[in-house]
Amino acid sequence: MHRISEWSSGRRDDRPRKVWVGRKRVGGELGAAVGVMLALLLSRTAAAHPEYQRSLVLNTGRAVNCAYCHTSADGPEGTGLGQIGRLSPSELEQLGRARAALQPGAGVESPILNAFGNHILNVVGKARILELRLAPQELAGALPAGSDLDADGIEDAEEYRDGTHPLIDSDGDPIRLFRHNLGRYAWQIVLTFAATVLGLWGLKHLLDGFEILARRPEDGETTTRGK
Ligand SMILES: [Ca+2]
Ligand SMILES: [Ca+2]
Repeated sequence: MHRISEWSSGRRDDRPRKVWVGRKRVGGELGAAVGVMLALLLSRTAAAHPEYQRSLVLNTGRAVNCAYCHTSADGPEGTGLGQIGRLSPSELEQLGRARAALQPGAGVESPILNAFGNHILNVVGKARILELRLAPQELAGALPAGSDLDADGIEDAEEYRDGTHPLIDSDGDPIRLFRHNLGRYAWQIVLTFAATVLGLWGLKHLLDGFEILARRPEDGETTTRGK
């Protein structure tokens, strides 16, 4: 820093003053750069947890992307819809509050998370989410029993274990979805079946009626010939 100041001034009599100014300026720039790098690092650490996605893919073999917990399938970093670069000032404040929700029950709503991501944040808390990055599969055990966000009959924790989506009611174990939907739409199925049977019965009798009508002239002709 001393040399930089000497080269920039070209004078040696005012060296102490220039040395001090140069050190301050370079130190300030360096500090700002370090600050930006630190902020970016912290931002990435706080915003994205790819460990969970990797664990889901590895343990379930399913093609799970960031949309499992985030608004954007490409994750929170970027300028696309639902990504940090596109957030409004009020949404950035919302994001800040969500990131500060270290304990469960904060009742926050992060604009970069979907309903499942926000559900995890509010029932588990940010601190536990950060801890579980070392054992992402254990997140299922931290989710509350009985919670079924998409109401497809499969609890969120089970969907997480299976790698199916907790917000898509058509995504889940096929047999369990079939049973659930069978029970859910039982009356509709019974009524549809009854309507189909009655419709076929009515159609058959209608066709029978047409057939009888079609035969009548022939019967008349036969009777005439017989006379
Ligand atoms: Ca479900
Ligand atoms: Ca589902």
